Amino acid sequence: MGKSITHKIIENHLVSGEMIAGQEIGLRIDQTLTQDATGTMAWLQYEAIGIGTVRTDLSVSYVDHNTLQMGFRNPDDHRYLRTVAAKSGAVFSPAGTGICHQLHLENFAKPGATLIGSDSHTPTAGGIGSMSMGAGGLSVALAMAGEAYFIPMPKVVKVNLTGELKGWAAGKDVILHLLGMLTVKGGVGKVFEYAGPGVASLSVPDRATITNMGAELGATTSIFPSDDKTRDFLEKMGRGNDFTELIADPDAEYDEIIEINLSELEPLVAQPHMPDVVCKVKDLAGKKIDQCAIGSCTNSSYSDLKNTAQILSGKQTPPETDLLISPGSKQVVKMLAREGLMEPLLDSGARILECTCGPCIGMGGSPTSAGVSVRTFNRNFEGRSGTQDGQIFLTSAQTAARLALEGKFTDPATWGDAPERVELPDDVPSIRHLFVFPQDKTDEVEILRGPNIVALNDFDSLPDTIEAKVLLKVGDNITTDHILPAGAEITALRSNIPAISLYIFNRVDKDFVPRIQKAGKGIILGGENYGQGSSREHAALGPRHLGVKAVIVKSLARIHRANLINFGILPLLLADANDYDRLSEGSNLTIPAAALTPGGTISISTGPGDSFEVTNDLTKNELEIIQSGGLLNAVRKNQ
Ligand code: MIC
Ligand code: SF4
Repeated sequence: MGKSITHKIIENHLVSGEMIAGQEIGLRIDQTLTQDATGTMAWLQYEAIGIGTVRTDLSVSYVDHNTLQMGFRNPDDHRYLRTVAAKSGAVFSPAGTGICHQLHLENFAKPGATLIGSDSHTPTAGGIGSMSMGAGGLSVALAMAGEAYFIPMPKVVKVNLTGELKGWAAGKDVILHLLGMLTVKGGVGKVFEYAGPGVASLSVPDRATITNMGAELGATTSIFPSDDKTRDFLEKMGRGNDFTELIADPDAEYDEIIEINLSELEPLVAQPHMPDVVCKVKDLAGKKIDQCAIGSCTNSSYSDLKNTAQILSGKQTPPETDLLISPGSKQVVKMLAREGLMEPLLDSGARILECTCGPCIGMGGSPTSAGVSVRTFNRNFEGRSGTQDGQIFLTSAQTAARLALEGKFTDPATWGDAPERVELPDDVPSIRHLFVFPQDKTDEVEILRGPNIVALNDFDSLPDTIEAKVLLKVGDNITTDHILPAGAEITALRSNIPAISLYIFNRVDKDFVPRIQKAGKGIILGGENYGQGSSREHAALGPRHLGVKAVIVKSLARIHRANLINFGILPLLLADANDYDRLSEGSNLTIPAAALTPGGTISISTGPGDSFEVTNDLTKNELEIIQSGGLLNAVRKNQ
């Protein structure tokens, strides 16, 4: 029987488990990436494991999320990351060099390699056939220490592409189309593998946009074949040697098949406040736009910004519409500058920002009150932009640039000819000298910290019985942005768990923190797909620090589930979803934790004569981790 690309890569990296969907498998990890907002914790954990230099082929530490440097916290974090990378044999990418996923795609990702990153959009590298997954910082720390990465063996979905993108339709519209079809939980437990005759027509940046935003489906990852387009991309990046061909066998078997005819796609838009609330751009015609933002790891490539410059050339945005552009890397800026394409951007009235995540994670660039902002990003969760009632719409770069000129949504049929699809020039300028590559004498490096960098405290092991109240009841699709908001003020505290914990569920219920501080412990009750979105492990570490013992939900998102386990919080699943309605904030629960078995059911008492049942999907290994009080304790115990 033929094999999919996913099966081929997994088979090559399998260190434990069987390749049966849903069963736990352990994978050898070739490459890792971290970014500053999750990286300080990951590196502190790596230090706590104490193994010297990294045991991967390559580990890169990027600084791209928070570069505002308002006070000492942020620059101290960057200095810590630079010095700990030097000490540990990792590559360091200084602030402003570019967005981790764009830089990794351009400079380091390899077809056929495994990559995990402490960022949910790590699957961007799937655009060139790398099996790349988002993970919690601790999982990345362990991979850097040479440990396997454990995931449930995913199902593989073949996305069969036929036809060719036409007119204003872009790679972004492929993934928006899928999101509209499958929703933000449609990809949980699955890898989306792209195949079919339409693949050859998509450029690497388009492919990377699609795999990047596969994260919003909740997917384990997304992957494209490594073909002639990949070879061309890598050669132009000066990395022809990193190319290997990787295609699925003609008779490969898949768990599901989805058909998309690229020729039928038209410009799409995700509406507030979820990436799956998708409609056609033309359906919103007439709606005024206050802001457009082009950039983020989804759409900040040379081709996105070249098309943007072509669309804006000789024109100016209306004064009511603010246009922000954050290029994905200095390489992109160099190419634009060389071709005279910075000038039309500047002349259009656009504000050129640093090559970082910027407005995508609420680091400035917030829209006005209730302002309509059209962004080329991947997430439009409520409040994430920094403006709680901001109305965030997600589109391709071409659509956002065109709409920035109009100042309102219009029908793409009125836009005239679309700009030509961009090819990379033959002589792409390198920025490799900007990375700090590790030197031999790591012993001599001193790791520099600052007062905001607080080492993790130890966590207790799981008690036999948990008696605690439900202290918060939330609905479906709760994101990690709900649990721990982004933005400049809070993100500056990512290296300081006691301080950042005070913001847990801050935007959902301001009284949650005082309530749990008073009670000393508590339980969260949630609906479907709890913890979707960002990989930030602070959304598990913070609750754990405050005393959250268990989350009881209808279903969980993959990375957050792993983070809960890593930090010893019980992820329990309601056996009967109707019990969700019976339970409320204040319900007193007694959980017989000692009776837990992998996949088993236990009965939770809510008072004399009243109880409900919960199950779990924990493996034996995962349950032991929780019983030890978290993965660091478990690893130390086994050392
Ligand atoms: C995001 O897009 O939400 C982030 C910010 O990149 C996160 C990581 C983080 O919270 O630091 C992610 O996607 O994992
Ligand atoms: Fe950065 Fe936004 Fe991409 Fe997250 S989604 S890595 S914040 S650009």
